[in-house]
Amino acid sequence: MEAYSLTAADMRDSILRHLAYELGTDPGHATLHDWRIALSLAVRDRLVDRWFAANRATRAAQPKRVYYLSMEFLIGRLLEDAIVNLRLEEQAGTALADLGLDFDAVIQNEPDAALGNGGLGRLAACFMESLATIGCPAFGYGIRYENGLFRQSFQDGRQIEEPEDWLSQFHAWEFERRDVAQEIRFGGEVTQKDGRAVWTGAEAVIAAAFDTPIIGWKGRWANTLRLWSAQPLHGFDLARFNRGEYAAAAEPEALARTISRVLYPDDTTGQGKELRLKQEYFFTAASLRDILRRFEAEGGALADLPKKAAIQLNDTHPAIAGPELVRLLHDERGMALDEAIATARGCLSYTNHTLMPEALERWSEDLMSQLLPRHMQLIERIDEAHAAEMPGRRVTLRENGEVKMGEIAFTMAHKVNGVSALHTDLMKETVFADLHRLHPDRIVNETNGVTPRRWLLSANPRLSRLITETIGEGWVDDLEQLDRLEASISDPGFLDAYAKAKRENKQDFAEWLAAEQGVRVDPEALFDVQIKRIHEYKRQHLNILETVALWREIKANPGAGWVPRVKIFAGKAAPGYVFAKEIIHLINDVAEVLNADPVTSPYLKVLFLPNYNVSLAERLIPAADLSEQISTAGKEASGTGNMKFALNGAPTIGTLDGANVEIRDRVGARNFFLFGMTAQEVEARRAVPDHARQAIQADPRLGGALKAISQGAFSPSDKHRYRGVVANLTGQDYFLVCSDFTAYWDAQRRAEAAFADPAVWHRGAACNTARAGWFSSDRTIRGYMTDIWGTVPLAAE
Ligand code: GLG
Repeated sequence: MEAYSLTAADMRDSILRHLAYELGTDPGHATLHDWRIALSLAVRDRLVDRWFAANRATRAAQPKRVYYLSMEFLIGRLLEDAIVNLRLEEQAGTALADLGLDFDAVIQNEPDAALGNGGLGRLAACFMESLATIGCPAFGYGIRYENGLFRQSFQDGRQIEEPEDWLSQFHAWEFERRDVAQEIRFGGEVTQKDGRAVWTGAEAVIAAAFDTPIIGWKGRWANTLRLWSAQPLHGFDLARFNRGEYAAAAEPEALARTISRVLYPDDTTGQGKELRLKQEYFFTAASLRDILRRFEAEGGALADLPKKAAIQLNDTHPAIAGPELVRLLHDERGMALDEAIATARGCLSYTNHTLMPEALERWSEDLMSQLLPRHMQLIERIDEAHAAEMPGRRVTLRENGEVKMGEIAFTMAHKVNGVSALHTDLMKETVFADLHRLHPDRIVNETNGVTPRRWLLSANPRLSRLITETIGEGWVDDLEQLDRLEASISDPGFLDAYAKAKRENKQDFAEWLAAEQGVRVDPEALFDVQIKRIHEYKRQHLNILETVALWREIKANPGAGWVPRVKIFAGKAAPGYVFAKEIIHLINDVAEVLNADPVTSPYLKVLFLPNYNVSLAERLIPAADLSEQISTAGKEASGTGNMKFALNGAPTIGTLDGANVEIRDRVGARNFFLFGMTAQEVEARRAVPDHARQAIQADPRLGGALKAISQGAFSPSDKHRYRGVVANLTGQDYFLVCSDFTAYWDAQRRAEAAFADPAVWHRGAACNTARAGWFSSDRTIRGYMTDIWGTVPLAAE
């Protein structure tokens, strides 16, 4: 049965049935949580039918499959996704209303599955949804972290981290698969037997599989996200227990579980932690075994593996897949080493997400030899084989006693991709310049994208309705159809409706702010939004400096006709990243002073919303007017938030960095507030010895803002609190905050002037929506399918 031929009455019956027979609760006593689980199970029933249909089609056709290996899948809430993609909104809405429940309240009751840090993890989640929408048979493989990204709150303006325990509630979307559990070993030694290397790992854990179905648009196809959970090989030590050593008896279990206990709260600096390497090997090894098991069950000859498996490495985190696959083919299945390397390379491809040198993982050879002794040997052999392929032109995989995971991923992949045009060019010129010279056809570009189902259709129902009324529904899985809106942009009726949708979104947001955070904002003000991880290269401090400078100007001249503005920040700082945490503290301190200023606060407010996550982004982006994408050029590989804002009609104020470049090319220079140095100019500027001082001298606004901060205007109880921040900015200023300040200030004034003229503003906003259709992750996935994977879509029955 088609999911959407279901009636609201069927849906209601199904909800009640699950409430009674799964949850054992009668309607009179059910909590919101119980209703949400009952609804999830009712929706899941429909989803499972479609999932089986897709799986049957795949088993029958035995096509090449895509395997997406990622340490992070930032999937957020799943219930609404499933309802929307199965087209069950009406039935679910009516059924819940019949039961006296509010649809939104039930949806919002679901905790966010925060199994990722930021862009990299969210990209993986968008890709899973697009793969399912397109009908490309695929598996996502990752780790089922017990604790996702930490929960953030503020105490006296400082970030506090608390564990996020999303699994403490029943998770309705997963199925444990006991039949496919794998044993994963670490440590031990390598011996020789009959001319073959035999690795006997000393320590072993079980990788238990948990499957979540991922459903595509209209339920046409569904794939599986398989997450591994670490469990002990032997439950607990009964002998020790009987001796009264209770803690010791439980030790093996605790040890094993640490592997899938927490998500590392950092995606831009390498973590020199043994546990991190264990996590990486754990999920990569389990996934590769699973892939080979499936391949062998279909009876293929090993040399044909690349015809059946496209294995994508999301960043270097699963880069150990190269040596591990060689080991599985060579040591365990007897394939000749050269052939094993070539076969593995035929399957593997690697996506690079950052040029920041500190984020390209390196592991000490000592640690690698101790944890994965056979892999260390194989890395040496791969290194030699690679050198033999390219006589006289050596790029080593090891340096200064460390193994370079970026180089290993590159060497073992048949394709390597960057995530925006600029980033891919810079990859060729910088981090992988030598390898690119050796393999000029290996690097390709696949500019990131976002799924329109979640980031427009679900997140922004008002705008979606207007779009569908204007051009029909085809845009939902063919986002470039948005260009048909172009004809309506000059129609005042359309622009009015467009403006109305934005206004109502802003009103909703203002109401939510008042109710949830106790803050009042004027929905007519310019909502200026910067939401993303806190990092120096993303330059939240540039934004807050401009805010302070603006505050000073308004104070000096309150009657000058200022455009009311609300600066909204949200984002987490890695717990160990001290400077980023000081930036958070500074923004909160500035907010406290500015929001209490009777003269300026009607024109300028500052908010830092705690605990930024996918759900908050879904709420905030449709209500935004201006999208802050102000990284130092050359540092942000792509960005994907920038795409979500553009689609939802918030023009960018930004630098020529990452995908901003392509966004501006498409939406038009008039509809993008460009400022700042280019990546090349950044390099040149950095070479000027006192660039920061020069910039400060040239712009009294900047000097004044820095002075106010350093004199304690925002930290009266501790005047020197921001001495470090100010010293950084006036000294080395590596990210060139000062040098870009004046250009940023000017761009902000241009944005304000445009905003003051609603006709001009809404036209610009609508141009962003109409021209951002290319940034669908469906387009990105099609690119991977043709350029990298060589796979084609299948249809379910
Ligand atoms: C990275 C980059 C972002 C990029 C994302 C997805 O920093 O610029 O958009 O991956 O490719 N670590 C990240 O979030």
